[in-house]
Amino acid sequence: MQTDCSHPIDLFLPYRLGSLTLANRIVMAPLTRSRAGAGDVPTPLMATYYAQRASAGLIISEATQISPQGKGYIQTPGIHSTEQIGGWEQVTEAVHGHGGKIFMQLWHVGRISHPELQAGGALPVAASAVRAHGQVFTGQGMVDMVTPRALTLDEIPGIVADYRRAAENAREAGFDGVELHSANGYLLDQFLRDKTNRRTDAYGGSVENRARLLLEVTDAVLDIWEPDRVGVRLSPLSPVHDIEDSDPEMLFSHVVTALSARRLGFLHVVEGVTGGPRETGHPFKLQTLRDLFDGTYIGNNGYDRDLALATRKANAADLIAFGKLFIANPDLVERLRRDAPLNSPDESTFYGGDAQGYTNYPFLAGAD
Ligand code: 8OZ
Repeated sequence: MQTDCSHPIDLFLPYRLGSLTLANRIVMAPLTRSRAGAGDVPTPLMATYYAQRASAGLIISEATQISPQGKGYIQTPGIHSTEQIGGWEQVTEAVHGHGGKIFMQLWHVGRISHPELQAGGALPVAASAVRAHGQVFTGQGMVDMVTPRALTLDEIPGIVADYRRAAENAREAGFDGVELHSANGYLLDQFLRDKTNRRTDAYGGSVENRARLLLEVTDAVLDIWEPDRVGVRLSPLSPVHDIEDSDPEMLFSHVVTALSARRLGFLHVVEGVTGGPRETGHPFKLQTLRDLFDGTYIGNNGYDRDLALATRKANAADLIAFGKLFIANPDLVERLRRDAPLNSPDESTFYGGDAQGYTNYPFLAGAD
């Protein structure tokens, strides 16, 4: 942990993340944009989009499914086929060609899916057969989620193997590292939190048991990547996708202590309600997790320039991840540095579509 005196201006200075040197402390958050091509293969337009944003100190890719079963939205990219590896290779080459660094976010949605999106119309899988209240977007529009099927004990090694293979594929595709998506109510989070994990086997009950899948997946990914090239994203107090835990402080303190012992490169925390308020009213202070983690802490959720600078001044996070602002401002780093006006994101083009609202946001005049 970096506890030496910080200066707010260091937001724009290089930062050492293990063996990588990031150009600054600004991270492009993972952002689902649903623009993958046939076979969930990344397209040349996606390479342009990421390359435009390569002045971020670190880009974390949009959530990318590790297997066909891990998919829950149309047109999200995968990292389980040869064609997908090839598509991502174009993305990483474009980002590296523009001097950037990029990690892939590895994703399995678990129950946040629909038979419509699963091979052979299969039921989505989850820790337990507990339905999420809410809807998913399928080829038929918005539909209610269904009650998922609980993974059997003997299916779990296959899930871990899918993560290992995806991590291997991400390396082959030229990524600088990987982030495990263990936030926002998807599969790993469904195992962690007790509203969705009702298992009575070695993967349910105690916090140790509920953290087991995440830690097995982490260890599998560490077979492929050095620890400094692996990060984990958590959203301990976020209720999105109908999830909750009865004692998040106990659960996430255990999880983060175990991740810290593995010397991971970073811990990435969605602070508050994902895409919503930073304050949840819950007494658990997320700063506890930063203190428990002996590595880089990335703060995310609702940051603007002032909050990012104040956070660095207080040294309350090492790196700051921006989401929506990066959608609308490919040169966000330069705009923040100059305190220049920002383009506003157009929500109607967040998911799906073409270059409109994706690669056509203007750069500052005089910036590249
Ligand atoms: C918005 C739309 C679709 C997916 C997440 C991967 O919440 C997502 C996501 C966000 O982490």
